[in-house]
Amino acid sequence: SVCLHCLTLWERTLIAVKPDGVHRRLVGQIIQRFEQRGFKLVGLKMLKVPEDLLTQHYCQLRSKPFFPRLLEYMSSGPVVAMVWEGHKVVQASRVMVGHTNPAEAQAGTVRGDFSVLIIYRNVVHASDSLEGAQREIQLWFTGKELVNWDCCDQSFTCEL
Ligand code: IDP
Repeated sequence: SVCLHCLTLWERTLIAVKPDGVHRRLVGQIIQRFEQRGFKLVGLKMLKVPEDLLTQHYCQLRSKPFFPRLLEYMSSGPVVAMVWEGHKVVQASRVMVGHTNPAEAQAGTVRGDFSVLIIYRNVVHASDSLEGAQREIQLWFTGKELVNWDCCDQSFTCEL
């Protein structure tokens, strides 16, 4: 959608707290980071992810040797899926989430602050591009589950 204040197009991205993040009670801290950065929550749900959704979500990784373990990991508990909206939210979220491999993730990132050495258990998912975000949001959420609303602080969090 468009910012009513500065008329810039807002991006949307899919952020998902993975099963290890939910089991480790990190959901609140992860939401807090996106709120305090100034992004707007437009969708939120908790689910045990069906296998067909997982295979579609990770279709580019289907041929990887770690794919079966990735599916097993992503099915090891519920996931909290969210859609966040804001200026350049796709790239900003990737930076906030940090390197795929927690061992290489910088301190200050979600993965760098909360995860250990096992590459696939990295707490959180963030879409990697605008096109990827659009594809993933359509996979994970119906149109009705996304909420269009104007946040009262938008004159402070937009460009003008
Ligand atoms: P991303 O989640 O940082 O975008 P992708 O390459 O899209 O990274 O990989 C998706 C997920 O698959 C990762 O978040 C991680 O959980 C898992 N994964 C990626 N690479 C490996 C690997 O080399 N070994 C085991 N798991 C991996």
